[in-house]
Amino acid sequence: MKKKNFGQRLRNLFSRGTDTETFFEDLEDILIEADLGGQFTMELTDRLRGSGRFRTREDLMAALKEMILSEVNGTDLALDPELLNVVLVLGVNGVGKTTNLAKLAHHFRQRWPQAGMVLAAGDTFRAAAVEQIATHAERLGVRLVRQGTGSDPGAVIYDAVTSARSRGDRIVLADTAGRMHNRANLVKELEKIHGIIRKQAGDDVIYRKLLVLDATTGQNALRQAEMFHEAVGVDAVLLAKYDSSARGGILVPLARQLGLSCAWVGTGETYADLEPFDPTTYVDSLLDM
Ligand SMILES: Nc1nc2c(ncn2[C@@H]2O[C@H](COP(=O)(O)OP(=O)(O)O)[C@@H](O)[C@H]2O)c(=O)[nH]1
Ligand SMILES: [Mg+2]
Repeated sequence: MKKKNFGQRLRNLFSRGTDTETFFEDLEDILIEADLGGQFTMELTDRLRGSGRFRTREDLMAALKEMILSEVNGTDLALDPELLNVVLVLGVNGVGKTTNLAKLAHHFRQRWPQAGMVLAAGDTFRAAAVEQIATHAERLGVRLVRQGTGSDPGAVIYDAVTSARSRGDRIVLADTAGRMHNRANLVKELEKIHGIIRKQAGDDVIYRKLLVLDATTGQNALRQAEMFHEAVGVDAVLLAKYDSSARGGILVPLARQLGLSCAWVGTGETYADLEPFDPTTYVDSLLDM
């Protein structure tokens, strides 16, 4: 899918002139549709309304860029290949957890070739999910801990961490299902997994919860983040499918309302399509500058 162009829409707005009555309303619509959030949108347009210096498209783009940059922060999972690192990959069904977990495995293996790694097939909900991560593990040549479909994901992840410890592996990447019969079940399941890892993880373990969000889902992503953050606490966000969306503005309300920062951006379906989050690159891409 081709990226729908947020920057283009802004430019079109300008070609109609900035002194029309509907200019600010149209601008607000465009910003809201890019998922930047109502509050941010109002503040931005208020600021531009009050600014006598605002005349050209460049003024607006610069103000927009500056304001978004002042909102979003990059973060790093801050893993340490000298220690045992456990990354729990969270997110609702279909956002891109398993695919991006495989990309992370690929990335960490290149970055720390000496650090042993194991994947945990923590999505035990369907047979296809276990097979999917097994295929990645095989392709990447990374060890996988798995059990049968329907088994306890906490037990799978427990086994993975225990075996990593005994082998001296440094990285555990744990997949999860993100799909349950209802929200209460999902939260309960996550709390259980979280508890199991915490119990196992002493001072010598770096434990991170990485939330995968689908950039194309807009405000839903914000609600998902709220749920996961409330349930187990999220350390960083991986924004998946940013290649196929003009709606990546969601990072602004995520930062504002939940204090969450982005660590990674998924930009496609191959192992190489994963980039460490960089605020300037992100904003330039969002605004198509
Ligand atoms: N274009 C694009 N597709 C992605 C990206 N990440 C994942 N996908 C696709 O999204 C779909 C769901 O991914 P999957 O990893 O199975 O999601 P999960 O249910 O959260 O584990 C698959 O078809 C992936 O290839 C991305 O960054 N860009
Ligand atoms: Mg999956």
